[in-house]
Order: sequence, then C-alpha cells, then structure tokens
Amino acid sequence: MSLSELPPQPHRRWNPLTREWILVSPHRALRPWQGQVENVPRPAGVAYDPACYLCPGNARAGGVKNPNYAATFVFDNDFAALQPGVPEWDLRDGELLRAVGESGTCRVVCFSPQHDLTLARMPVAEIARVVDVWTEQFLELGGLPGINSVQIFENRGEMMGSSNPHPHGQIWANHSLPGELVKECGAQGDYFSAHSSTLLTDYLRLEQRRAERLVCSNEHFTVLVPFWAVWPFETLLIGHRAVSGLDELTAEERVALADILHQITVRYDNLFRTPFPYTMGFHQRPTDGADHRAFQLHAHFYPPLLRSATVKKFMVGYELLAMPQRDITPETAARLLRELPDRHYLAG
Ligand code: H2U
Ligand code: ZN
Repeated sequence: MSLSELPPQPHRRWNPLTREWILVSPHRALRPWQGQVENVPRPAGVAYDPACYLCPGNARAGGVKNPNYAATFVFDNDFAALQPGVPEWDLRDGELLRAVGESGTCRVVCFSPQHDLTLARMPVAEIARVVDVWTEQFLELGGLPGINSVQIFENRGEMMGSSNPHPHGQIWANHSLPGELVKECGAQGDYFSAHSSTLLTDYLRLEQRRAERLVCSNEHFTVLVPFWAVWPFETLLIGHRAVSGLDELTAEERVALADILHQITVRYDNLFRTPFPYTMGFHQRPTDGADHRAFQLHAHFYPPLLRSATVKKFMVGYELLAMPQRDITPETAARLLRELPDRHYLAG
C-alpha cells in the first residue's frame, strides 16, 4: 500500500512542523448533522461607517482620532495584551508555581480606508501595500531591544472573534517565543541540521511532485492543504525560495505574495459564497539575532467552516482532551478549493 492509496480508514497523520499527530476519520464525513446553524454573515456594504473605530477620521476608544489615511494605517492597540517596559522578573514557589514578567507591543493594522473591503476584494496592488507595511513592522518591532517574536495575523469574521468587519489585522510582538514558534523552530532546526535544506522547501517539492493537495500558485508562492491539516480547509502558504522573514523577500516577491493572498482568499469566499472567516498569520524567524537560516517564512490559514457558510467545525471533546481530528480529508479539501473559480463571486 502506498500513500497515494490511503484507505478510507481512521489513521493518524504526522505534522513535521510541530511534531504532533492528528487523527483523520474519512469514513465520518457523511454523518448527519443536526447541530449548530450559524447566521450567514453578509458583506459589510458601506464604504464608510461613522460608528467604526477603524474608519478614517473616526474616534477610537479613549478618544484618539484616526487620521484621514488613504491606504494603510497602523496604531498601538488601545487594549494591548502586552505592554512595553515590563521589567524582567521570574517568581517561583518550588517547581509548581512560576510566573515571568513579559513585555511587548500590540498594534492594529488597517488594510484599507474602505470599510467594506476584504483581502479577497482588494486589488493586488493594494494588498501589496499591506505586505510592505507588514514587512516594515516586522523590521521595526523585531529591531526593538528585548523583542524576539513578531506575530502578524488577521482574524477575519465574527465567527473568529473579529470585532469589526473593517479590513484589519494585528501584530503582537514580545520578548519570549510563543509555543507554536518554539515547536516550529525546533522541528525546522533539527531538520536543517540533518539534511542541510529547509523542511518546508523539501515538503513543497514533495507536494509539487504528488500534486494531490495543491490549491493555487504563482511564480514565487504556492498554497496547499498540508497533509497534516487539522481544520477542514486549512492551508499553508510556502515561498519557492527559502527566506526566514518578510524582510528578505524581493520587491517582486512581495507583489507575488500579495497576488497569492488574493488568490487564496478569493477561493475561500467562493467556496460557500460568503465572506469566509479565518485566522491567518505569518511565521517568521525569531528576532533574537541568532542564526535562523533553518527557519522558512510561511503563512497558515485556519478557517473554521466545515460544510457551508453556516456550519463550522468545533474543536471540542476529543480534540481538547486528546488530539485534533478531522473528517473530510486534506486531499478532498484541496480538490474543492482548487476547482473553484479564481474570480470573486461578488465581482461584476
Ligand atoms: P480584532 O478585530 O482582531 O479583535 O482586532 C481589533 C483590535 O482593535 C482589538 O485587539 C483593538 C482591540 O483591542 N481596538 C483598539 O485598539 N481601539 C479601539 O477603539 C477598539 C478596538
Ligand atoms: Zn470602518
């Protein structure tokens, strides 16, 4: 039996990036569903919303007024989870109780002044400006003393807890390396030591050869459903050239990154003809000044929807207590996404 003819039986799949297993139960994809039905979110519909705290010229919580920005706008989060200048302390009681001071900075990035746009409905040239801003922010925040991790992400849609439809993302930059980054650094570092090549470049070659889980690509980037995906339509965005951060991309690659972000978000919206909710974010090298050539820049998309604009996957029960599990296979999810039109369903 080869990996190309995986039987429709329960099996575990290995995630080499985090070194964890996930459970795949393909035979379960047909079970009846009488559970939750979500309200279908509608596109926001107005270019300017006087009540929006992200629209140009409007006041935010605390009274600060946004400038009349024309493209992108970055500000320090008014309810930041991290604060700069927290002194270093490490308090313990024996082995079991421990707390460590954590300093950092949280920022909000508005992608566009237009309230009702999304990445999927922004022209590639405008997304390219967002990529440039992310790159500048990575350099600026990563260059601050004591900042070793810069997490750039977007929560899209109410279902993912996004507080506002205005196109925006967040950046949390902090002193310690968060758990996911620690896992990915360890796995990529060990792989590079053993093979003298980056894990994700070798993985991408494999997927390009097998062509079972590819979704879309351009000259510099490919999006695929990883073999070990947990979320039904989870994808991984990998560059064709291994770089450790956005700052190492060429100007041409930054535009190609904007293009591939557009391609995948259009396909997502087209899947259930809805503004598709997701958490997306980049994983980049720690900014601690150490040698991170083993670390390859990539982005994850974690969308919650399962079978329609209204039914999402829950991470509950066995997933919380034991390990993540999925029904629809990554191969099926990739085929569904791949076969969708690359033109947005709302485009005239
Ligand atoms: P989310 O939609 O992903 O929650 O991001 C919006 C962020 O905007 C959120 O972290 C911040 C919230 O703290 N915010 C402000 O900084 N100022 C405001 O006036 C409202 C919300
Ligand atoms: Zn707005």
